Amino acid sequence: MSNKKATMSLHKRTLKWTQNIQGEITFIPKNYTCKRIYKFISLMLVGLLMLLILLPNYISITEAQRPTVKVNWVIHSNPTKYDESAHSVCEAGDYIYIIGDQAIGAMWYVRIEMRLKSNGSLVKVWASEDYTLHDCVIVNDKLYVTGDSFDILVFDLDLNLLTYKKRDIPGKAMSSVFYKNYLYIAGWEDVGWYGLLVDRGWRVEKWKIEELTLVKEYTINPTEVWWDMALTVGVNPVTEQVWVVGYDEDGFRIDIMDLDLNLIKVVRSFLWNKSYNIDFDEDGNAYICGWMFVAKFDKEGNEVVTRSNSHNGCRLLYANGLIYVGTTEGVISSDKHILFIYDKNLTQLNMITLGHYWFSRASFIHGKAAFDGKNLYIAGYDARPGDYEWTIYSISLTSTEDSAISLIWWIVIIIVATATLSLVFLWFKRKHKRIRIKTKPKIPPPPI
Ligand SMILES: [Ca+2]
Ligand SMILES: [Ca+2]
Repeated sequence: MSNKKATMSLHKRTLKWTQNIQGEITFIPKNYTCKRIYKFISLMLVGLLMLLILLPNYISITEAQRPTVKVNWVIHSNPTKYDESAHSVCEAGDYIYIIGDQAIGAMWYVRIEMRLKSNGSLVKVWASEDYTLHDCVIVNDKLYVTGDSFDILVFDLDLNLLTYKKRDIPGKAMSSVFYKNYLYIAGWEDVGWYGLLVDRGWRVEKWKIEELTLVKEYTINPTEVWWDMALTVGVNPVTEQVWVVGYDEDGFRIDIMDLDLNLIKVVRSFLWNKSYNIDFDEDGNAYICGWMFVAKFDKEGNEVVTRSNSHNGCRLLYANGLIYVGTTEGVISSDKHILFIYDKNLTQLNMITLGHYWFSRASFIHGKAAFDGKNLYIAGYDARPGDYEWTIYSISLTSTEDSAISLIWWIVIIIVATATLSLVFLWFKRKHKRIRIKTKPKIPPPPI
């Protein structure tokens, strides 16, 4: 083979060439595939570095928007063949205490169940035909239960009755909350009769918890011959003010008071009348759920956001920067218990179906949920054909610590991936350099 032919053969194997209109020839290394890989790795590295920079924000948003929620267990309690429902849950140590009704015919009376948090198994029952009770708080290893006649029943945590504070008020305590040595109780009472019509007004009480002595009362009757009712009470931990939510003839109202029950302001809204739960975040914003709504108010009482829903009864709890609302939704010929998760702007982040019964009408009546920092305990009822029964859920909620661990792991993975790709990149760059040297033509290109 001649030198010219050998040179052309070498060029054809190692080089591509192009010719311009002046007849000049440009040779290009044939291993251009290496350049593509080089570009790809470079882009991957830039992408990974950008992801690493943006990751803290990205993960926090992702974790907040997709919180991990898991139903640990569901218990159905059906004490009689009649219609009965559960109201509030309180928790302490290894146990939860569920305040609810059991029935004899059309008469309801109180039933308190003590259950294990771990699996929901029944430990003890306390029942009495003398009361119906709605709400509870646990303070200093004592369970305070309130309801009919504004009576207060105090139990130890083995569910033995210690004290029975009889009041005989013609009304009902709907909600109670503990704050700094005092128990605040809100509800309604009959304040008079107009012929056959009864008139009702608000009653709010402040009790010193150790001695169980009444410190202050707040009673109002905003509308004559009208059922004015206070339905739920909470204490704003930022402003240290008592918020009582209820209604009068003009509809929804919140009475904001100081800790000694002196009225500061009345907040009005076009929300539906029935409210069930109130809770506050660390900035003093209030979240209220009620008949077909969830609403946010700032600490001054200004309405910030309202969401309308199709549900009625509900439970609301603020935890780990999120608002959890237990309620019900119609799902193929049934009403099932549902847990909605909202961010602080009440944007819905998730919805989990809790109930599993078909042909059942699930609901919540007045009462509240309990949260022990890890699990949410929530109780309502299922109206099954011909028979109602309690339904109690334990639901695990992702904590902020879990999110932090997840974030650290993601950062480690990204750093390792970036380092690996960088090594591949350096190795490939060196190899590419060698190839370029190797394929450099040693003789001038042939004339055309
Ligand atoms: Ca039943
Ligand atoms: Ca009235």
